[in-house]
Amino acid sequence: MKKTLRPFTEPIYVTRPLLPDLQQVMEKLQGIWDRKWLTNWGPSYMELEEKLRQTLRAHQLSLFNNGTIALLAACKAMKLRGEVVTTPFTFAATPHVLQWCGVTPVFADIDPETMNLDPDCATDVVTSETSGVVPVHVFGTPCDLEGFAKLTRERSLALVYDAAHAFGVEIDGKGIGSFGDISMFSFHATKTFHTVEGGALAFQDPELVTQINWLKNFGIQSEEEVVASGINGKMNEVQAAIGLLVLDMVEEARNKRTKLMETYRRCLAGVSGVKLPPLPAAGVKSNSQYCVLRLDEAEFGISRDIAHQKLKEYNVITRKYFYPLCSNFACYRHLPSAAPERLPMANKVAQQVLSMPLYSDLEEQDVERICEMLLACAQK
Ligand code: T4K
Repeated sequence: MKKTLRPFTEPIYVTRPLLPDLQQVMEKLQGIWDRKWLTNWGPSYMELEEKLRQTLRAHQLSLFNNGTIALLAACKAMKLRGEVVTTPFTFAATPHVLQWCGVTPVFADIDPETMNLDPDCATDVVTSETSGVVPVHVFGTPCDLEGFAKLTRERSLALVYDAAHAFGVEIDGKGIGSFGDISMFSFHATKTFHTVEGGALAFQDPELVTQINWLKNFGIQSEEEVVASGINGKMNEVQAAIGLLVLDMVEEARNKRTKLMETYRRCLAGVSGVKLPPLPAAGVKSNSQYCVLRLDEAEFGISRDIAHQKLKEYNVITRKYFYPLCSNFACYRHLPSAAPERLPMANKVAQQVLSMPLYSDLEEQDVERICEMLLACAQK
């Protein structure tokens, strides 16, 4: 006989932020108050920038007030114009940034396994108007780095990676931010590492440092010289101080998340109609940022939407990352590249994905219970 599953007493969200000890936060704030230096290249900012440069194994790193503004600055620094190829299977920020740069996003289809932009599909939509490619390391899974390097080299295109989900991901000991021209990381509260809101650009070319610093500070070169139409992209001292404290916790949190991910894999292994997240490829150090399942209605017995709804009855609040597809947003669906028949994989995957709760305050038994609940939804 099946045991009755009691709902959680408190909502279990898809994620919860990593919170440093409040006393330590107060000590950091005291330092900021004493110095009366709140933003614009303060000491906490400088310390965090250098520590993250090392942690992410980046040649150059530049902190920002959030990931979206960082991506905007990256696109400006690479002088993107005309058309830029990107994925429809991403958060709204990716195509929005292109649009804000005056660039037309051109959507191309995704690889059904990694859920990342497929370089062959991207190649098919490159035209004489294309100035760059913006792939996303979706859920922290690295894109086909060689495929995009080849495409952008052969066609002389800029390559800007949206690495919002990929904090701490490494390939054969190289930081994920070492690939392409520039990579953007998000440090939003929902990310493994966060600064409440925040982001960074990682890049190789030292000549970009000045350009990026101008772009995030109104284009100000000196007291009497403004040389670029920059924006305010600066991270402030409070954000940076929180980041310094969160950084000390991040490795332990990653290990915990990896264990919880293994629990999901163990509990759902072999369940018909449930596809587990792709296993990290050889040489890849994953960050276990998201646990996104794919539910095949015909095999699992219920649709993703029904599972999402029924889990709420157990107080488990999952998310449909990334549904709807960006190409189906009201602001993009008029684009020729957004036609669903041109993006069959992305449209199929978007119907199946369900992002499950994954954060370091969860316990193994919680994950076991969530899996039982998911199976109970489908009466398995
Ligand atoms: N590119 C990609 C591929 C991205 O995924 C993102 C952001 C960006 C670019 C832009 O980077 P940022 O400018 O954000 O740095 C969340 C995040 O707000 C967003 O940063 C993230 N991607 C996206 C995938 O997820 P929502 O609208 O789903 O967030 P929200 O507020 O519903 O939060 C999700 C859950 O997290 C809540 O149900 C509960 C929990 N939560 C959230 C917050 C904010 C907390 O427990 N505490 C909190 O403070 O977008």
